[in-house]
Amino acid sequence: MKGHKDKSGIVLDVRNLNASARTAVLNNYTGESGEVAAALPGGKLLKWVAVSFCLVCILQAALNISLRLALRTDASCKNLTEEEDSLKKNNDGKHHGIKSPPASQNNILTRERDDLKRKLADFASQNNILTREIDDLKRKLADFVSQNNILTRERDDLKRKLEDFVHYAQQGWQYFNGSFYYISSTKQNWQDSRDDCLQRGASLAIINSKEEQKFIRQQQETIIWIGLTDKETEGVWKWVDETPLTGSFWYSGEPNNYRGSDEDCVVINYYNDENSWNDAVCENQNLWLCEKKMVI
Ligand code: MAN
Ligand code: CA
Repeated sequence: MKGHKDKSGIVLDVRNLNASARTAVLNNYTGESGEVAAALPGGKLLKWVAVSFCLVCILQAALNISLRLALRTDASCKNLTEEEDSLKKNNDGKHHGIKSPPASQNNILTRERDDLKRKLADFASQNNILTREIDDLKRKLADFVSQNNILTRERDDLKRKLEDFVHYAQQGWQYFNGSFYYISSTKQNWQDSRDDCLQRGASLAIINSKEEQKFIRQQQETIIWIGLTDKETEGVWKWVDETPLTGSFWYSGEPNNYRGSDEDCVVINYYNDENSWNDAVCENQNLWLCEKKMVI
């Protein structure tokens, strides 16, 4: 190439210059590589035009980029606003429950709620009634249990009495007005007679009434010991159950501690008479009369 570039890269053609001009140019504008730089006034203008053109191009490019960015930002903002509105709506829906139901749906729900309230009140009322009934039944059951216990005890008592009846009747005892009576077939002193009755679950006879006195006399055929004594204190007569003597059936002249003897035990001696008792010496040998009280 015949042209020369200056430091800015502008190429100058020096072929058509005359010799002096070419020399001047080459002397004054030759670069390090020997190329000729733009040394003419027209070249300077061209350089400026080129530079300006480049600047314009750069500005244009920058403007384009800015506009594009601006448009994109505007679109993005629009999208974002729409998304925000959408999110707000959704958010409101979440905060206040799913969409507000229509009025008819609301009425149905209100009726159902009221129905459930009434049913709950009915259940509560019914529950109270049942609770009272349960309490009543519990009380009745407790009464029945108590009554049952009483009846069971009474039944057991009657069973025992029946067994006793059978037992004493089978042993030859005679029943009269709440007691069984037994007259021995052998003779003993008063204390041994008393002990024998105790072993039979009974005691020597204790006479409390005319009727009893009469019944006993009708049973006996000879003298018998009864359960009366003044062994503890002379003259103070007591029954074997520790009760004091109230009514008595002494024979005429008795008790007499006959001729100074120590007569501390009582026999029915004169059994043909109502007043038939006699005090006798306790070591005498006699039949004896046991009595077993048995109130039905
Ligand atoms: C006997 C005994 C006495 C009684 C007299 C009555 O001697 O039975 O206890 O008092 O007869 O005569
Ligand atoms: Ca006597």
